[in-house]
Amino acid sequence: MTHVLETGFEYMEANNPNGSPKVRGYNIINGKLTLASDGGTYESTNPAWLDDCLGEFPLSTKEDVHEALRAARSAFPDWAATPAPTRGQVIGNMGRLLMEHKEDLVRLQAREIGKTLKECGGEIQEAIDTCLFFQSEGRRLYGQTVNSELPNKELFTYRRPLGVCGIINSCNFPSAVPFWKMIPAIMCGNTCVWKSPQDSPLLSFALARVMHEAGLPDGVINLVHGNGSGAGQALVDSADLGMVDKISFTGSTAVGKMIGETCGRNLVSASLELGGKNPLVIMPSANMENAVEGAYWAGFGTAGQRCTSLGNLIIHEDIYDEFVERLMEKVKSTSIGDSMRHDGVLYGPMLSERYAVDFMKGVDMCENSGAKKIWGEGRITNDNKPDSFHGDASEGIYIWPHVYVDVTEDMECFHEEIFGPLVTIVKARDFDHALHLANASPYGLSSAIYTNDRLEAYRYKTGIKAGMTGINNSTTGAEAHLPFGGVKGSGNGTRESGIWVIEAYSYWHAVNDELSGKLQLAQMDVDEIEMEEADADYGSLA
Ligand code: UN1
Repeated sequence: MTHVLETGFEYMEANNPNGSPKVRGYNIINGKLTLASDGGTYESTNPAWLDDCLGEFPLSTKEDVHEALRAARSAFPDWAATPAPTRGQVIGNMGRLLMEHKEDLVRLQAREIGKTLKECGGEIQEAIDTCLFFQSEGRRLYGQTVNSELPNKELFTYRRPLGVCGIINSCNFPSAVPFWKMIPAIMCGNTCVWKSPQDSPLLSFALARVMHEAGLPDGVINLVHGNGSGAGQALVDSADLGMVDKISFTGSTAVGKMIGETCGRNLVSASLELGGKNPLVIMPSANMENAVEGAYWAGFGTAGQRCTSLGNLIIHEDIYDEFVERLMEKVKSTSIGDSMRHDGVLYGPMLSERYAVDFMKGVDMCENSGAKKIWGEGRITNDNKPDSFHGDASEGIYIWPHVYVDVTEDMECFHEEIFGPLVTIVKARDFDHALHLANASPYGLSSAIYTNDRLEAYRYKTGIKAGMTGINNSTTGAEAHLPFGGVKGSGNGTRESGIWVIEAYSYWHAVNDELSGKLQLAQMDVDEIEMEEADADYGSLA
């Protein structure tokens, strides 16, 4: 078996229309390139240009996942014993390598998932920011010294790693999100098995290779490709077998609940970052131009394929007509296409065909709910395309921007996340009604309000039940050093990013050191200080 750093990329015969190469992709287990144990493979294709095949990847089996878990288990003791500042150095090297290869990785990511070059640039930057943040966190990873209630005794707390972490992320943020998870995981001394997203295996492979180039010891991060029902399920089920100590998952609420159940019955730690139906409220005092721009970006940037994308746009009735009119001007002129071939597009294709199929179910849901469509015609084809679509629509998986109005709280489409370029608009009578509507969905991930009334902004941020809130900003665009995550149906309360994520990848170890040379019993051998009896009239002092 070849070590990942002993060789470059292995190219296969390809007849891609853009002349781009096709790669033989591998799992990376204990630093070695491996194929699926049963020889199964699948292809990764460019959703903006389906004839462009990026490569062939192992469709990993349960056995492959178990092998990766065993590799992570045997690498754990040495990695956990490596000083945290040294672990931080490796992470810093990863950040520097990402900077060096940023442009290439941005193009690779755009090619594999169709996200615009600009957004891919932002995302690789988020991965870099995460590395740079956690490089120095390796020099902290503080514990505490705590005073004992007994003399000649010391108390301490230490952060300890959990062990082997199973990492499952979605392909909409295929570089930032796995870095959000694995960088703090390894900084704390854990080892990982990374089930790469089915639709972004080449990028995952390139990123895992960069991690090894940075000086990561073999077995600390093991990469397995495959699908959710195969490799993903095997990774989660390994909790039943005692092979994993943590599962970190970003994806749908339905899958997250199943993972939470498996982890729960095994007392395995779970970080679950799930769906959102993120509300954005527009109040009459808002700066209209700014608010229109924010709502438009939140709804249609990334083709609406962020967990933080706008769901319900809640507009105060006094400005409703004006706002919708101004928003629709933008929506109708949305520039869509492959950003690798056309400049200035707002969004590209859906991440893959599966996402388009699911999205169209969301459109049906809006129709069946009785919401009124004011824009959007489903899939973009050469016979059915908006004016500012660029290129040949038959080449990729493109979707119109969709807007539904007259949405009310009793409709299913008010409550359910629709992952893609679709916004449901709700009219609010006043601030209290708007806040009520913003809280009425089963999710609580991101949220936002546009207002220039400081009291409204205050009441919104204190009254909303969500993990994240933007004031005069869109629902998306969290920074890499603030806690990211949700409440209600959006997760189990764990957080990614910043210092807060450390809680998710370490446990607190309390140590007491008895120096007195005798057994002193806590609570029982503690000196009791009695209060003195003394008379004084404190009331006479004032
Ligand atoms: C996601 O969609 O899973 O805040 C992550 C944002 C990005 C991360 C989104 N920084 O929109």
